[in-house]
This record gives sequence, structure tokens and C-alpha cells, in this order.
Amino acid sequence: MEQSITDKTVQAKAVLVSLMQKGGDEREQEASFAELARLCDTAGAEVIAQMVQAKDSPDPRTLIGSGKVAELRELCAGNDVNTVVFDGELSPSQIRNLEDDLGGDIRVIDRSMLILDIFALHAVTGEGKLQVELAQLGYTVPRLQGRGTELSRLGGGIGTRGPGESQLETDRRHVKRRMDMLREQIAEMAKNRSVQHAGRERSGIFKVAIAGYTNAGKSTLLNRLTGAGILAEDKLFATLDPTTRKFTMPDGEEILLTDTVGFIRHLPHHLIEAFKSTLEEVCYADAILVMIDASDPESDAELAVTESLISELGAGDKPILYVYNKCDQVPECTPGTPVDQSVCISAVTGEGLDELIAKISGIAKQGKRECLFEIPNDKLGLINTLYENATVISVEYGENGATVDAIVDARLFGMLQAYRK
Ligand SMILES: Nc1nc2c(ncn2[C@@H]2O[C@H](COP(=O)(O)OP(=O)(O)OP(=O)(O)O)[C@@H](O)[C@H]2O)c(=O)[nH]1
Ligand SMILES: [Mg+2]
Repeated sequence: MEQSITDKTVQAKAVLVSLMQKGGDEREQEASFAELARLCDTAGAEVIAQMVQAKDSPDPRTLIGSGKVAELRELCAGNDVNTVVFDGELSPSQIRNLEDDLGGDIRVIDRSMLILDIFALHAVTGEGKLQVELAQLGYTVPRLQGRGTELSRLGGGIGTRGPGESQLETDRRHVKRRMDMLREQIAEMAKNRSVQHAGRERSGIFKVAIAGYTNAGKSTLLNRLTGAGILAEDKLFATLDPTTRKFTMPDGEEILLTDTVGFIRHLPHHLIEAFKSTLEEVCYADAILVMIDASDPESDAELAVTESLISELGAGDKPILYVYNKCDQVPECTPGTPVDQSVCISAVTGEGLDELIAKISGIAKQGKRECLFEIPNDKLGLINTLYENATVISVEYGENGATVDAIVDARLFGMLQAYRK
């Protein structure tokens, strides 16, 4: 695969470049650029300098103008820089042109490639690693253009080339085949996961997903509540694999809490596709805790990104509780969301956790959940009650009665407790 900028044998010394488009949202572009520096730090690269060009429209050849490219070339040469990271998305030909113009062994990457690199670094489970590889290859295919035989190591070497076929085509076929294989393996793993989910989902245990922008404190909260022992650190994308733990509420009711992968602005499409089964954790939940870093000046924009990704994943209609975290870092916590759906906490000091638990408990009490019931033959009338008051997914009649899969509210759930399968 491509050389990682986190490759420990070569310390990456990076220059960050941003094209600030005139007429664009300046603040948003600045925030994105500041985030790029944090991403670089997480990837283990040393940021030597930052360069910004304000321009009406991007240069199709090199994104930034040719004068700026010359300036960048000098800056790199004078500082031993080996990596240039662009905040925007670069086309394959722009990368090629920039690398040609900058000369030397300078590697040019964009924001998406940097995020992929961090994901590669942080993937722990087999599934996570396959997902990263799929995303990396998805990124590589369109870039397998006019690069001669350079990428032939992806191919199988002698004997793999068909008559009259170019090396490029052979490379493409190899990559596509590998991608198909990865997709199959990931689908298989996702299937196993959904079998697990089906068992859980219909047990009627209320499920809560902790979602939110990367670094908001999701893992810290789950650790605090359940002692889950998940790595939580001041890095972006510390968590890539979802973790679920049981939590017993003060009234004795057990719920399931799931820590999920964090969101970020401009999440590369290939990552969304590759990590869909992981990101979809929020879809399996009965309610979502949206965590917000209240101490981050960008929290409003981050919340907007989180909310749009949640609806893109098809979970926008679930009950949401907005959890403003890191309140120990702000003089006064003022939620920008409806007060009854918001709570201010500190996952580190424990401030506000009682209120948070009470609110989760409240949602669980009103909340709907999917459950499997076994209704005995002498109580079949209850099926009517379910049709009238719940969403019935399926009914199967057997010798001893009926098995009903239904989404019920807490009142019905309580009423039918005795018939839970
Ligand atoms: N001061 C303060 N720091 C916190 C609080 N909660 C979390 N942090 C810190 O914020 C950083 C990120 O916390 P994580 O729990 O790893 O965040 P996350 O949302 O799981 O991040 P990703 O897994 O990267 O998406 C860590 O350094 C935590 O110690 C809090 O309430 N107050
Ligand atoms: Mg985490």
C-alpha cells in the first residue's frame, strides 16, 4: 500500500496548505484548517509551516496558483519538508502536478488521505483493518492513472498480464478484485454483527448509542459510567470500533450503552462507505446521546455536522439527548438545544451525571423498543392489543400460541413483560 505518513521510519515534516475561497464561509474554512493541524498531530507528523492562499477560484492544475506553488517549493526545500497536506480535496492529476512541480521526494496528500492514514493507525480489530484497506483502495483506483508501471506492485507480476493489456488495466483489475474480496469479508462480519443485534434488539433491553464529533468525550463517558476501559485520549478518532456495555439505572432497569466512532467535517465518502456497518450502530439504538464538547469554540458547527451525519445514516427520527460535555472547562454551560432535551456534564469530574442518568431513564421509560413476545393460545386477544397500540413486525403461529415481533412503548412493554420470549 501507499507509504504511511505515520511511518515511524521517516518522521513526516509537513507543510499545511489551504485555499481560502473568496465568498466561502471564512470562519468554517479557518476551523477546518485548524482541525487539519490537529489531524496531522494525531497522525504523528510535525507541522513546520502553514500556508494560506485567498483566491477567487481554484487553479484546475494545482489548486493553488503557480506563484504560490513556487513559494511552497522554496519553503519545503529550506526546511527539509517531506510532506505537503492540502485541506481541500485534490484530484489525482492535481496531486501529480503538485508532486512534479515541488520536485524531490515530496509527497502531496489531501485531508481525506490524512484521515485514512489515522484510521489505518487506529484500527484495532480485523474488521476495522479490512474497512480501512477497502477505503484506501477505493481511494487508489481513480488515482491509478497514467502512472506507468509504478503501481505494478499491486499486481501479481509476471504472468498476470493478458495479451495486449496495459499494466494499468492489470493493476486496476487486481485492485478491484481485492476490493470485492474485502467487501465480501466485511459483509460477512457485518452479518454476524446483525445476528448479534437481532438477539439484542428483540430482547427489549433499551439501547442507547453515544454519538458525536471526534474528541467530544464519548469513550470517557462510557468508561465513567460502566468502567469499560476503552482508550480515551486527546487525539482525533481514538475510537474506531464500537463497544457496548450494560448499565444498570438507579431503578434497577438495565440498558445497553454503545460507544461509537466519532464524526468529523468533510468525512471522506470512501470512509463512510467502508465504515457504514460501524457507523450504523446509531441506527440500532432506541435513543441517541449526542455528545458536544462545550469547551470547543466550534461546537455549534460540530453539532451541525453530527446531526447531518445522523440523519444521513437514517437515524434522524430517534429520540436524542444533547449532552454538553467538558463543563469543567467552561464558566457557564449554555446549551443551544431545547433545555428539556439537553444536559450539561463533565465526564471527567462527574458533574451532572445524576441528571444525565435521570434523563436517560426518562427516555427509556417513554421510549419504544423492539421485543419478541410469546403469546399463549388462551391469550391470543393480546395480539389485537398489539396491533392497535404498537407496530407489529411479524406474527408466527405455532402449537402453543403465537410469537410476535413488535415495537412497543414502555407501557405495553411493562404490561406484556410476562410474555417476553
Ligand atoms: N476537561 C475535560 N476533558 C474531558 C472530558 N471528557 C473527556 N475529556 C478529554 O477529552 C479527550 C477526548 O476524550 P475521548 O473520550 O477519547 O473522546 P471521544 O469522543 O471518545 O473521541 P474519539 O474516539 O476520538 O471520537 C480526552 O483527552 C479526555 O480526557 C471532560 O468532561 N472534561
Ligand atoms: Mg472514543
